[in-house]
Amino acid sequence: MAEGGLAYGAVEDGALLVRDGRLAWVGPRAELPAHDAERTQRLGGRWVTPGLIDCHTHLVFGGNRSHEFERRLAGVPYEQIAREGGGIVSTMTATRAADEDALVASALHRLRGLTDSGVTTVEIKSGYGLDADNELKMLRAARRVGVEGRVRVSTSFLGLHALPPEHRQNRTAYLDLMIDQVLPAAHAQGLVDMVDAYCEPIAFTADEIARLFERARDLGLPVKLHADQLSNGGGGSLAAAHGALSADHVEHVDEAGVVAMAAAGTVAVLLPGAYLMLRETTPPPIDLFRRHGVRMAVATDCNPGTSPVASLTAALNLACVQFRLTPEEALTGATRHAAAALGLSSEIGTLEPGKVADIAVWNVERPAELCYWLGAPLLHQRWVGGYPK
Ligand code: DI6
Ligand code: FE
Repeated sequence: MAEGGLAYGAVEDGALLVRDGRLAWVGPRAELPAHDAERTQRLGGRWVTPGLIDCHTHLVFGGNRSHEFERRLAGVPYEQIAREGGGIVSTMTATRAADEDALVASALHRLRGLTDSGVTTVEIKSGYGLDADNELKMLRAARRVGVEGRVRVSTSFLGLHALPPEHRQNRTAYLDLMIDQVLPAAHAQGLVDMVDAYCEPIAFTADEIARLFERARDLGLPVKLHADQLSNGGGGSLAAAHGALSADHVEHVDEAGVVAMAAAGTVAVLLPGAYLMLRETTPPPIDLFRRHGVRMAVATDCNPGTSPVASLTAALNLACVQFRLTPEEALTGATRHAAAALGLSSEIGTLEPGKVADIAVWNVERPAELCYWLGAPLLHQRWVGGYPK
């Protein structure tokens, strides 16, 4: 609730002034100050929101895993497929085989689903290359998606996503490679905005990730974490201890972890597409997040294994239906709190003077419709940096 007591902080019969790509004024049309706008665009009484922010995706990858989808439907668990050399490693093989242009092309194709659902900023992780050349290739492809896809992109280095087969006998050498060489090289090339890791028994331990996060701190990079998705591994507390922007998934985080996240200001990023696809039965502790004041974001986790979801409004629906978020919480989770999960609160996420003019214009009668429909086309127009895209 905000101005005028309307839910969603809504302004009825509002207007926006845009100058140099940023919002110069936002408020009721009746109070619009005198201005010398070169261009006026009427939005026909439609609802306007901040451009949506998908703050957790693996949009760049080779191939797909529909064959594993079929096996999982037949009852084989995700962890078993991963242990047998499928899962992330099968996408690694396809990603290494694809050249950079092919990675950009397939990511741009999936990006259309996101932008058609109102997305103006997307986070993209590496983590399917798992060696120096291929991690760098993925990050370069992610940067190109931002330029060629008319969307803002934030990148996360996810070298600690899975142990590649060539390092199965030598874990330490892999950690040395990623932490001491690949991350600093990617950072030096301007390819990294944040550092992420996958904290699970099938992936990396808290101690290994702590070493990565110390390097990130030395490089001045913010961190985030895939935490407590399949089991409670203390991921929420680990993320908080390192001042992480976000801890993502968090189905199994315990109350101590939630308290630590609240104290550190770590955002809980909810990924209801992965929850659906894995037929999980333990939802994240929404009431604990509410009680302790942990901000909740919602994202697609778009990835070929556990969340082939390419619509952020679909993820909002799933967060409401599966996790019982209110539509207002879900929408805040794809705007204001998603911006916080990327460390971009001063630039995007709300319609306030000074922020960049990234907006979504919708063909809906009430904002709750953005969470109510599952797969319906709702977007009228998307603006990035003050321009319709
Ligand atoms: N995000 C991830 O990185 C892992 N699960 C998730 O939700 C694994 C993704 C994959 O299987 O490719
Ligand atoms: Fe993920």
